[in-house]
Amino acid sequence: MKRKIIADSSCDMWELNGVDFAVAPLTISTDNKHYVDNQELDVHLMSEELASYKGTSHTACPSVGSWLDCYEGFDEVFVVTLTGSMSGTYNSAMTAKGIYEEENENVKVHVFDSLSTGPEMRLLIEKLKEMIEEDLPFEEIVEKGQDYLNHTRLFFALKSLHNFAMNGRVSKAVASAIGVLNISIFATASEEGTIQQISKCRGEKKVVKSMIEHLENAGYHGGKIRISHADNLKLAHSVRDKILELYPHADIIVYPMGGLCTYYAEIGGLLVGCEC
Ligand code: X90
Repeated sequence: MKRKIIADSSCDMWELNGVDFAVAPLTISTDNKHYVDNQELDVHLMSEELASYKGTSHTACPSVGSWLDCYEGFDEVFVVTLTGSMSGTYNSAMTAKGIYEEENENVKVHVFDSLSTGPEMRLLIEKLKEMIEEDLPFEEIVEKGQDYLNHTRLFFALKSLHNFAMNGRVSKAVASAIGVLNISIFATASEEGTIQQISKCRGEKKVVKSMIEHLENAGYHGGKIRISHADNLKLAHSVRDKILELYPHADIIVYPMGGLCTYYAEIGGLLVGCEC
């Protein structure tokens, strides 16, 4: 029996050792250029080009066909998508599931709506990998995976909501509240899978402080942490080091965002997923 884990590119990972794994890319577009969010994308160059681009840009979820290509040839497929409350990604993965299950007897697909993105997706993907390696039955993996999502959270700090506002994914009023030099919004993924602003932070020291406070309020006790950053290794390391000061055995990985998350989080942004 062949099993596979598939995620959309907002998970910011391209490889997963030991299991079959594939990533369905979202795209970022201007009127004259399309960026496919895969491992080959030069995220730095994309950010530079977009910063000097005068027109509007937008993003699009993976097509049904690109999900089907990933499902093809596998009996049991576990899919992890970014929040269905802000993107069509979950719906297109579900449409592909319907087609794949109808056309192939005895195949099973489960699509997890992470109601989140980035590092919280990564935590679930790693959990699914462990359960596949333990050879747990499909239904048990689905149930435990779904339950695991109730015990993970996403917190993030962004310096601008410009691209969210341009794409109508947050109100202009919320977006214009920041964009001021040195101010970040500190926010979390709500239970409904939307952006829930918690506070504004002046300066990165405040971001680190808020992050620790909110991780602990959420019930963090030294479990796994995944941190993705948009060209802000310094802030990512400050958060990591502070957590390690308090929880020396915490399993923490820091890594750069891919194209889609960088586009929305914008340069300087930080996403932190935790087990709690
Ligand atoms: O075109 C599309 O369908 C993509 C829309 C994506 C919208 C969300 C992207 C999130 C990227 C930024 C900060 C975290 C937001 C958390 C939301 C629950 C990362």
